[in-house]
Amino acid sequence: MDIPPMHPRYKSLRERYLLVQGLRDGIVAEAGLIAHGRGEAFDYLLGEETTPEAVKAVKAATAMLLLSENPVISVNGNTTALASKEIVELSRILNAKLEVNLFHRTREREEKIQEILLNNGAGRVYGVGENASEKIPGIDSKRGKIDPKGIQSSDVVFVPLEDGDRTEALIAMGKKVIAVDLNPLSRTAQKATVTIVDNITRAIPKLMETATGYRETEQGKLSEMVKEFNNKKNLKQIIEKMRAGI
Ligand code: PTJ
Repeated sequence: MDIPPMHPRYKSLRERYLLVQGLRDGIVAEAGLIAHGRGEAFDYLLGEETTPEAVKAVKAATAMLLLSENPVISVNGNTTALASKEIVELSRILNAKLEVNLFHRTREREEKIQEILLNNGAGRVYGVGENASEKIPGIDSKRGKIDPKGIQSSDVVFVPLEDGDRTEALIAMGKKVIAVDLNPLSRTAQKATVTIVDNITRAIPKLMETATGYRETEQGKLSEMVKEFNNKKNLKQIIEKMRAGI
């Protein structure tokens, strides 16, 4: 990428570059570029900064993930292009499994994403090939394919960056869902247990920092933090901020 770091839109241009490169490398789906454009528009409305509401959601999400017995991080093409190193590091801090879950699922993309995660230090990657042998009830798309040793047996699923019917279906399976979505109006954002309305390039490092800080926090305190968090209220406040132009 030949954009100088001093360029006022450097961060945004770098993210676009990573996605275009990810598309060329067969990691990002074509629709991933469109999804990113939608995200950018919402990020603009947030002032491209992590809001206090997002920080609140990150704290509740971290507490929930630390309390979880079997947390799984669901990884798609955009997440891999934008934050593969960070997502592997987060899984290590949280002791969470990594599972490839794609809407535009092909064996080639699954394997390429698996390879990138392994190259970044992941111990094992779930949901690749025949390992995604189970289905989320009610989801007919390929996004419904899950690994019995991964998402199917999890209690908390972390879904950065997607919009669809999967969140609702996972909740119907009895799981808690943590979403990262810049669009607070999306179905995923509205249905998740905890929604972090922030760019994943900011949200993942914030989760890493918070999880490291909470490692010694006692379980009772973490449970209180989860109980006190009100996702609907938090989303309402973010939507109001966006309407008011922050
Ligand atoms: O890799 P695949 O095959 O699983 O496909 C991934 C995409 C993203 C193409 C697929 O899940 C999809 O079509 O997603 P949607 O329905 O376009 O939803 C993507 C959501 O993510 C939208 O609500 C965007 O606003 C949001 N979004 C986009 N970029 C970011 C983001 N949220 C956080 N950080 C971003 N960088």
